[in-house]
Amino acid sequence: MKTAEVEAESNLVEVKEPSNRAPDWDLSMIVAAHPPWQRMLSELRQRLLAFGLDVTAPLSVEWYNAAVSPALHLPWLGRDRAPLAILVGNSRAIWEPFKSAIRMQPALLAEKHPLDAYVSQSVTRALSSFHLVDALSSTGSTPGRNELGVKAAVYWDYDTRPGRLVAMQRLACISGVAYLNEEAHLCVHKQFGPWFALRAVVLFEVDPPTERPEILQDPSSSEHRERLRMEVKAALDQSNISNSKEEPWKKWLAVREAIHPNHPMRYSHDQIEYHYTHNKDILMRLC
Ligand code: B12
Repeated sequence: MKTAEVEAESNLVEVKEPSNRAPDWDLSMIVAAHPPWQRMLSELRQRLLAFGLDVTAPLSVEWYNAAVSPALHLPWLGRDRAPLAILVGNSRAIWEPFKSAIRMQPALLAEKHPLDAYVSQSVTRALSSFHLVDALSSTGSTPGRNELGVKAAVYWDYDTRPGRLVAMQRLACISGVAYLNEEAHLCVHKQFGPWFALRAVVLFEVDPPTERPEILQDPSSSEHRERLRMEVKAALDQSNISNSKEEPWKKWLAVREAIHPNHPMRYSHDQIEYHYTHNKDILMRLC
């Protein structure tokens, strides 16, 4: 069982009154009308959007754990029932806020992986406005709970240490936001196609949704799958040839393109190049 949990200090959820509501409306009725997971999701979603983290989806840790090997299990946060998990990811929307963050905080460029550092900082900030202050770091999270007694924990996509690795692609499929293209090893989002990244999963000690979302199926034809298989083979072969003339990442890019050619939500040229090469010169040139 994993133990990372998060300290929080006051109410997690701020409920805003809709403007068209009668002034004597009982607020507790509104609060009661929405289960805590829905309020948690909508608050977090709203905060993350400002950072360009525009993919969020709720699920039960139980659903994920049932689909992966025990080494990849997420914790129940000491509960006797599975907690809520919220998947966090991004489409091309992260690029502009990320570039602005670098301009405001050039120190991000000193990080080994500036984008990972930006995501960790952003998720941590979003959660700290839930008063989950000092809760999270880029290497994990420290234990704690808020004054409502709600515990939380965050797992990052890039943390592959035993006990911290999350099979993010499996989790994304189970949450119903994407299907997994088994040939390309890439998740394909309902709206963003293959042009999205999986960044983190946040666990909250509240009951998750009870209704399982539909698991999306790969709609591609067998010919298309065969073509993809060949693209992946080319990428793998090229990665193994040290004197290859072409940069290997371009073959991986070809795999992504082949899933859905000319997808309207494709990353920009600079975003693509940075994602595949992690070359900081690209960021310095842009910011
Ligand atoms: C380790 C890793 C890799 C390894 C894969 C080794 C391996 N055998 O798993 C390597 C370094 C090769 C790799 C490459 C890339 N990766 Co990667 N990788 C991961 C990471 C950090 C963990 C994967 C993992 O171990 N999962 C646990 C296992 C048990 O889960 P699983 O569901 O059973 O297996 C899945 C993956 O392991 C992967 N996979 C499994 N075997 C192989 C073999 C090869 C050759 C590749 C490429 C992938 C792969 O696909 C499986 C599902 O089909 C994830 C983030 C995460 N935490 O999930 C990102 C992740 C899967 N990678 C991602 C991407 C985009 C890439 C690259 C395109 C990036 C690049 N720089 O070129 C490349 C190429 C992949 C491609 N198909 O185009 C994205 C996928 C996004 C999406 N839309 O699905 C993720 C989710 C990271 C992110 N921030 O979004 N990756």
